Amino acid sequence: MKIRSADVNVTSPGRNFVTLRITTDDGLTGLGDATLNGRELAVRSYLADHVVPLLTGRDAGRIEDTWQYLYRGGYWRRGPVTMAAIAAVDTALWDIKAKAAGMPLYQLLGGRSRRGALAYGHASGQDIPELLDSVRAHLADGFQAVRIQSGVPGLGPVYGVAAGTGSGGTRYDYEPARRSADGPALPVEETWDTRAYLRHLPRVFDAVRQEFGPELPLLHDGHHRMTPIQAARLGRDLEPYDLFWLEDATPSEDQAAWRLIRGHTTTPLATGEVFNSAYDYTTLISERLIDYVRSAVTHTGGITAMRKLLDLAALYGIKSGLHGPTDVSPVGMAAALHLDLAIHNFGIQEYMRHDPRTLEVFRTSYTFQDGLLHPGETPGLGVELDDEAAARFPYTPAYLPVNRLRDGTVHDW
Ligand code: KDG
Ligand code: MG
Repeated sequence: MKIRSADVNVTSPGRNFVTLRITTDDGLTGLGDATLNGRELAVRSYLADHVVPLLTGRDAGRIEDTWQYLYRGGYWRRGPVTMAAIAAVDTALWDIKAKAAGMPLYQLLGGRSRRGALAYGHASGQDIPELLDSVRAHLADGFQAVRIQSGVPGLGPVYGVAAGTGSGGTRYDYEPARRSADGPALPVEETWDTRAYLRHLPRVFDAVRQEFGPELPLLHDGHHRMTPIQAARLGRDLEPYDLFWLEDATPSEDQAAWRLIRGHTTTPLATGEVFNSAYDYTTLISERLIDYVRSAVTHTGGITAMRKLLDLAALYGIKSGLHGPTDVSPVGMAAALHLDLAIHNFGIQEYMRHDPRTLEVFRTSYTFQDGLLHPGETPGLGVELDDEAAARFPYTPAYLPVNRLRDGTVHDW
């Protein structure tokens, strides 16, 4: 079975997505997600100009060989653009292989290890009453684990807090990328104050535990904003509230910094959504400095590379918590779900529900029931791209916000 063609689709049904479709000479098609939030056209060009021309005529069944050909053969290895492009090819080839076998992909990854993947949703509020409403709404929707993000007194909009999530507000999740359709195509600038946040967050968790009791798994994303010693303090201050995890407590590329955090707190730690290679994790995993691997299949070289990364983590007792924001397309989400079902060291799966327009373009077979996600039994990944629907939503420039401290200094967002 040879690759006959490959094409790159860019569409914007509520937000931008980049999708690779590979077609074989016997008419099978496979999809791969290559969406890189705010840098979509760079990946489109990498794929269309430099990868698609290399694919035609290759054996579609040689997934490992194609991965190595693109990674080593490109000479310039790693980086989010390269690894998103390789991920898209890899995922599309796994989709094709599973369709050819007539099996859902998880069967080729070893079969299921569980009934479904425990998912966490994004509860948020500008203030504590609104957050409590949002947690209630998530529980009513069936979530059995929730991430808690809150506004900070004295600050304007901050990461992770959806506009109007409270009662009567929209039920859809937070979407940080500002589209040119909603205003100038420039990043929104937000203001940040870490000390105000550190004072406020334990109060937030206290209120949530008082309202919902000790059982509900609660998560929080620090979104790279703290210094290591600030993160250590927050982890310690949150210990009474028994978090499932504290995510991205400090900028993760400084792997050694996590030694300091780990040395001060027993709050479980997760990181890796901005990583794109297992090499980004070598200190974190080998020294057991984290508890959960947070990468996306989409940004980390696809199913082939993610499986290796998760197997490495398993050797050290570290579990998965794969990235599942709305900027991972339903194709990338399905890829994560097949892995979630198959691996032994599954931890939890992030589930930010996509906008209904996104689900008009991407027809999915995955299900969410009783708090668990399941990839479905359709052969392959179980996602198809509706080209006509996609064409109704042309690419719209969009950027993530930029953060500044009160004095104007640029800070991690
Ligand atoms: O594109 C950036 C988002 O994917 C990121 O801000 C979401 O931190 C995130 C999360 O944990 O989902
Ligand atoms: Mg995050």
